[in-house]
Amino acid sequence: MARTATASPTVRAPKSANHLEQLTRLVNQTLERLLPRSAVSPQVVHEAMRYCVLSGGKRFRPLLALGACEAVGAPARQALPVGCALELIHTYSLVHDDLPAMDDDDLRRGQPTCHKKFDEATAILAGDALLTKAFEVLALPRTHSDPAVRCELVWELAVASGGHGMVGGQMVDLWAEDHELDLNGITRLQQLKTGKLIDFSCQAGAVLGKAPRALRQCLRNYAHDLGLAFQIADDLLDVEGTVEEVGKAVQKDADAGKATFVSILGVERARTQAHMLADQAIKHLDPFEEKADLLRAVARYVVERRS
Ligand code: GRG
Repeated sequence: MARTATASPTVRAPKSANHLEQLTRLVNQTLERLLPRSAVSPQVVHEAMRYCVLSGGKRFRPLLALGACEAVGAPARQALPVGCALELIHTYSLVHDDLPAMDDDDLRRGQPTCHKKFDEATAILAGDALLTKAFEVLALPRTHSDPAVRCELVWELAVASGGHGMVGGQMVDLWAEDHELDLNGITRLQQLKTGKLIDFSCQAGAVLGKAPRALRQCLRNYAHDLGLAFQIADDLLDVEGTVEEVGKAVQKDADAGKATFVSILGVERARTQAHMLADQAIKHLDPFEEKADLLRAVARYVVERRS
């Protein structure tokens, strides 16, 4: 699975938690503005979209896009529209994943899932509308003045979230309910299901900042290691977290008899591996010097989080 860390990461002053909070607030305000008002007809689908997106969430993928933009020398704020597009796609995937035909969950982000609060048909349509809204946002001229940049963003997000990315990973995950996966199989599954969107989040910053190929590769390496660290941390939370902390059902993988990083490696080795991957991810950021401090803070947060 993961490559082995060879050196400890470069030590830098941590980017303040305050800065992450400020940017998260900015993402939330932008999402608020981009989403259709609940009063606009057809009200129910708009209300459901707002309910799902504005109900919390760590905004991890938008923060990666903002951080990558800053790392390549462009202002973080320039990535706000693409960060919001990412959050819209991510939220659609959670809404559909929670449906009875998939994970059949009652709780998400500490409140009833979309189909529980509304109904199944509304949840399907709200998910569809969030998915299409993401591409609308990317195509808007204010996302970037250069149409070639907008087109590249649309193209890459479509690939990352479709059959060769997140949707493909979800399909493999459903297949794995009746088939045993080994560590390589789980790694490949997670690289599609969560890794591709994390990779796009970082590449989007580089596309916006028109970064050279070498720097894009550094971000790709960072996203690779961070994506695995994120998934292992998620598996650990499923085993060790409480419903109150994570805002969703826990012990789901064990109850379903699903192989995960934790079931294969054990809790302690999985934790060590997650921290090693985060350190390794941070090491890939050395060429960006202090401009990548936001990405370093996100990497530390990923393995230290309790939700
Ligand atoms: C239904 C097309 C389709 C895809 C679903 C991403 C996904 C694929 C399902 C989510 C199921 C899940 C729990 C995956 C593990 C990793 C993950 C995406 C966790 C949730 O993401 P966070 O922690 O959530 O970023 P918040 O709520 O903070 O946004």
